[in-house]
Amino acid sequence: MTDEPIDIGVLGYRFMGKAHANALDRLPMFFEDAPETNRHTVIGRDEEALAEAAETLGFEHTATDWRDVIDEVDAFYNLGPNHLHVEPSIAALEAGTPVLCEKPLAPTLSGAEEMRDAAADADMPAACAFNYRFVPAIRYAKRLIDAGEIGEIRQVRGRYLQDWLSDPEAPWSWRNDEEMAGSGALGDLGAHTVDLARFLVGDRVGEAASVSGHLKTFTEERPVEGADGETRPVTVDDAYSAQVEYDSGAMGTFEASRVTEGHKNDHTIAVHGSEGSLEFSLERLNELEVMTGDARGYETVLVTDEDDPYIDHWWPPGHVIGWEHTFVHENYEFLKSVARGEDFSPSFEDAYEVQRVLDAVERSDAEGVRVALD
Ligand code: SOE
Repeated sequence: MTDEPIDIGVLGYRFMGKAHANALDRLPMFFEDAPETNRHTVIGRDEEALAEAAETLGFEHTATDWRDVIDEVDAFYNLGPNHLHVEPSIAALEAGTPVLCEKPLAPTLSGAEEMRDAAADADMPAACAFNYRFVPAIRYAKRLIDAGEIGEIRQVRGRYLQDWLSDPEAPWSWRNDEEMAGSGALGDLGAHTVDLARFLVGDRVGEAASVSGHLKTFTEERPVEGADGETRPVTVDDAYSAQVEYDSGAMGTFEASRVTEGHKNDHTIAVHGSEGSLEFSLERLNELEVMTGDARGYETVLVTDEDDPYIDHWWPPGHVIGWEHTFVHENYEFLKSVARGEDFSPSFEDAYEVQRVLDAVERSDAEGVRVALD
């Protein structure tokens, strides 16, 4: 394990840029064994905004071209829009620099495949930032599933509901564009759920064997912010639903939407086995609903005890943590992998498997048939 500070270059400085910079800030205070880091360069297009971001997020340098940075740093964080995931991430790996890339891995399956192959050739950490794997209650759920507490897995059900595009006048952004985003609610939100299901029960149920999917766009065009009367077409889904059959025969039922009134960030996943059930909701992220053994219903387990995953690093038992802590845990694990030169999970390979499911949902919707995966 190297003791040298890890120089980090970050592409993107808005929402995800802040989430990761905040995580880097928290690490030395709460995770004493985390590798030391140095916020080296923040990368973007707009020099004025970049200078401000460098100041606020604590980066030493700014750059307008990622090509100038990827071999100057020890880790490259790709937090840009989805259409910027493929080329810079592959170039960084080819330059010998470990990568942490935001989700979904790529706008298309072929892009994700190229990234997976580049990661296999590079033999260094190539991570996809599925941050919900690092929620203590999710890790706790996985422990129970792995210990056989809920028996043989029969069903996994997940939904991710938001409302920020419910208003047809909500402005157009890259997230509404197929070229830049790949897909809408499916890739942005569904990728998280499909990954969580894979994380929780993948060892037991295998990969998706067949998929049936449905996509819907409710608002076909949206106003361009600041351009009076101008609109742009929405070329991605506002909502999706899918049914998955896993190798074991277990069923997956998934949906996501960015137009669901009354739901802000409702990511809920439930796993039902032959001997019990578990349910997690992001809106109550310190809790896990557990039903095992002879219990006649669910018990709410508060996952904030010292021996719960990651909790010993934070506050005394019962002092809850939040959404931003998932990024701290994720950065902790990723940076340890970088320092030790070890693999990281979720990897590009994991994220490629998720992308196969997303792609199958789209194909199923387009062709009106159930799609078999090899
Ligand atoms: C979309 O609104 C979004 O910010 C996603 O891009 C994130 O991945 C999710 O965690 C929260 O919602």
